[in-house]
Amino acid sequence: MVKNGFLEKIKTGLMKTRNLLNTNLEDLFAGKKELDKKLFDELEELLIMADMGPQFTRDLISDVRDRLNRKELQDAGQIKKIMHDRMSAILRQVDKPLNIPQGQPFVIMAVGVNGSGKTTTIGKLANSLRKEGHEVMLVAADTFRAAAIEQLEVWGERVGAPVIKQKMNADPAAVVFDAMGKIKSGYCGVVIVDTAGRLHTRVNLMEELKKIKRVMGKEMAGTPHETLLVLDATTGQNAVIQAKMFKEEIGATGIVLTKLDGTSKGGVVVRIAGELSLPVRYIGVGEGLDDLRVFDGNDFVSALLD
Ligand SMILES: Nc1nc2c(ncn2[C@@H]2O[C@H](COP(=O)(O)OP(=O)(O)OP(=O)(O)O)[C@@H](O)[C@H]2O)c(=O)[nH]1
Ligand SMILES: [Mg+2]
Repeated sequence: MVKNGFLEKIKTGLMKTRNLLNTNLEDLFAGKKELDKKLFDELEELLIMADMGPQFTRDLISDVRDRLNRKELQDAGQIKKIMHDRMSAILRQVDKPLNIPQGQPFVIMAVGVNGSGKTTTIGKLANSLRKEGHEVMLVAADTFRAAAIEQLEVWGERVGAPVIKQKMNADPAAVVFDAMGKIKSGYCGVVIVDTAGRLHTRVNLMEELKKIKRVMGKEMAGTPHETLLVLDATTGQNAVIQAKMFKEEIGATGIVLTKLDGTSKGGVVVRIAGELSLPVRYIGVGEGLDDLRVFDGNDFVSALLD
């Protein structure tokens, strides 16, 4: 996926968070030469609203206070620069794009709670991989939710990728077993596995995902190459809790943050980066085929603040 045009597109996508931060920061600082307590309180509220999280907010404010005590700050506008630098430093650590080799099997398993955007992300990802010349095969391992298989098939048709499937309520591990069989008999493309977001209970879901992984690993050592956790950015704090759960229980190796176009909580990326140190691979900025972007930490900060 090319990074060109990333900035403009995500600026539009991140408009709500961008407006929240920029407009309010400007209002906050407009005409204020004095860095008083009220301004600190307002700044804190703003950062919490953008879902930057308590840690980032506390650290930023104490940094600003220290600099103020050392008489390093002349006016409030400098705070924006400090914020910029701090966000960049955090996001740089998780800015590790997924490197998908050409001409050899590469298995990606998408996981995440229901409605987070797994299937849509898979469609968008398949589309950009096809454009880059990869063979792509989709695997319908969400056999639980009605119409989940059909939904994946629609994406498969749109992007020109075959879909491996069985009937609804089939064992998802068996569907994955079929897909692994294709690899064993010589398939050399990217295999993307769609999984359920909800079963009867959370424990059932986690056990099912673990079983799928076990079956994969048994069929071909080292798979899945990527366990991609799909998180809905609009859920803010909940996305952080889910990230912890899927990292610990399923061993997620990378993150996609979706729906950044519809939220003023774009700061949640900073929060997840700071608290989880899991690579952020992609961000979703819309429902269309081309609305997935490779995550770039510097561009992300620029899109929010510059
Ligand atoms: N605005 C916006 N909507 C998105 C984005 N990604 C996904 N969606 C929408 O979110 C809704 C849920 O997406 P799905 O891809 O079906 O989510 P899922 O995780 O597969 O859901 P389950 O299969 O029920 O577990 C759909 O209406 C998508 O169009 C995004 O980046 N931006
Ligand atoms: Mg789905």
